[in-house]
Amino acid sequence: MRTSNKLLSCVSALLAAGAAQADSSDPIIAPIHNWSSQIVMSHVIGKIFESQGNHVEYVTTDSQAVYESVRLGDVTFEPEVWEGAFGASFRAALEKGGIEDVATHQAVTREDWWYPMWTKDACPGLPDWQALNDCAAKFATPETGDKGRFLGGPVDWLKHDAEKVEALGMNFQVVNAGSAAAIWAELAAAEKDKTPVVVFNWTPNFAEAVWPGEFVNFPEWVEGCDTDPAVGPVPDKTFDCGNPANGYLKIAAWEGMKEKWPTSYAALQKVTFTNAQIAEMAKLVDIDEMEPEDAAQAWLDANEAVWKPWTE
Ligand code: TMO
Repeated sequence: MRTSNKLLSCVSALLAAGAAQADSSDPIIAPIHNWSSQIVMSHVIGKIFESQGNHVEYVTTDSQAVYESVRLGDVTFEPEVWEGAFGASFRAALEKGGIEDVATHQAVTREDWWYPMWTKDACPGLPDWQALNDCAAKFATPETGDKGRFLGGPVDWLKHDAEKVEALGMNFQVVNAGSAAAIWAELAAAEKDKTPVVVFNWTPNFAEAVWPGEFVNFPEWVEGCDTDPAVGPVPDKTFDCGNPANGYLKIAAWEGMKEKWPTSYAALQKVTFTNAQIAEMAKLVDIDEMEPEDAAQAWLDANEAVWKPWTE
């Protein structure tokens, strides 16, 4: 049953691709995480590989553990390596070997504490982090007592927000959202009566088109701030800094990909998306409410001139 289904999907992929020859009969394994642009982009790139005659399977994986999986060849590539959230896991995997830094997107990224613009009415010194801290009481909730509430991302994004609060002596309590959708729901609810809120957000993302806002300015990120207490303004603390304000967005792949799927590896080396393209991928799901796979197909249909040359 499984074999014949596979055979059928293989035949239809071949037909769709004008009988392009697969590099291997084994599927390329694409990872799916818990934010929309990554899910859509994984399908966009997967469909590009299918247009080349290859087969693609999707696995839902932890966004940190995936670097070990790619290193071991259990997952073939990672389309969105965000410097702020995943730089440390990526660097650790690179040091062990088996994973490659294949390409860097044109997009410049930032991931950090963020507030919608109406929050500035309650806390006019923003975006300075000390001004935010002076306003902590404005963000207090029954859940956080007299401390301000910061809604962080899901725990697997490892943002070290609690360490940051501790290192900088902030009067805030970190609450982790169960999903990205919980962050958007909180913003939509706060918008009704313009309640001041501070949440984890990132760019590129759809949210910037919906809620104008700003990132909080923490002490500037410097290499080693997360590992060496001596680095950063507080001498005996790690995480006494913000995330990179001009972070990279990279593509990683298993080292064996180039031999096993050379045609798709060559395409992957050319893949590069801009901030606007990535925000659009997220928007198709988070605003237009499309299924990620349909969003990916819609994106490919509308942008053939962008991606077709990568396959030539
Ligand atoms: C990992 N993320 C892009 C959601 O910050």
